[in-house]
Amino acid sequence: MPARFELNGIAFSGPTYKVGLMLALAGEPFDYVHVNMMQGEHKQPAYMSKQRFGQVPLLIDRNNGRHLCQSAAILEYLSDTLGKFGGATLDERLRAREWLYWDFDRLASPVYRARTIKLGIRPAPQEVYDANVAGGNAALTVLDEHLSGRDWIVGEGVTIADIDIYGVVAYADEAGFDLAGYANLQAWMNRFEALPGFASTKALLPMESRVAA
Ligand SMILES: N[C@@H](CCC(=O)N[C@@H](CS)C(=O)NCC(=O)O)C(=O)O
Repeated sequence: MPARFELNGIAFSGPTYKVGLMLALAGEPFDYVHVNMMQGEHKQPAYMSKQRFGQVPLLIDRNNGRHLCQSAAILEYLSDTLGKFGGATLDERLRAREWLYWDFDRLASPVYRARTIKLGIRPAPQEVYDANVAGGNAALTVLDEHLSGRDWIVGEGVTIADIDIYGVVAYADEAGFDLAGYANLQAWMNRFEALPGFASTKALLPMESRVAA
């Protein structure tokens, strides 16, 4: 029987990793479809009919034919439909959602941008890189302070806030951030990486399409 979920993405994509990570932690096998962005496959009508923004990730739920885009919205959908990582109460759910919005507003943008500059994917002047590193460090400081005395970002268990934010900080090193001064953040990352089902970016996102095991 084919896997319920089909994740379309590319190997270097943080937002794609977030979705793959959620599925892995939830114990949901998924088919992975490599989108050939070099050849502009993500801007072709066939792809855009399923992903209106012409981006990765795209998640297809074969149980109901839904096509889903925007990683944070996909995490919320998966949490709703699988009944996992949504928070123990309505208040926790609301807090988790606040962190998802905060992430894309304050953390993901500078970290992902610094990474694409550092790796030469999107070259930019040094001052642009420096500004992104400064913005990223400001957000990492907020996160590190929040994690003082806490195991997880919201409540007593893992939520989509942890998954979403891990899918950014996993790339911080590659982006040129020094995490040594963020002790609470590092301890949280270690806890997160010890979760059953956890997998690294490389393990989850191959360079080619892969059918679920
Ligand atoms: N906010 C979106 C961002 C998705 C995104 O930026 N995807 C990139 C790859 S990492 C992409 O598809 N870029 C091509 C484009 O925007 O045309 C999400 O979280 O899903």
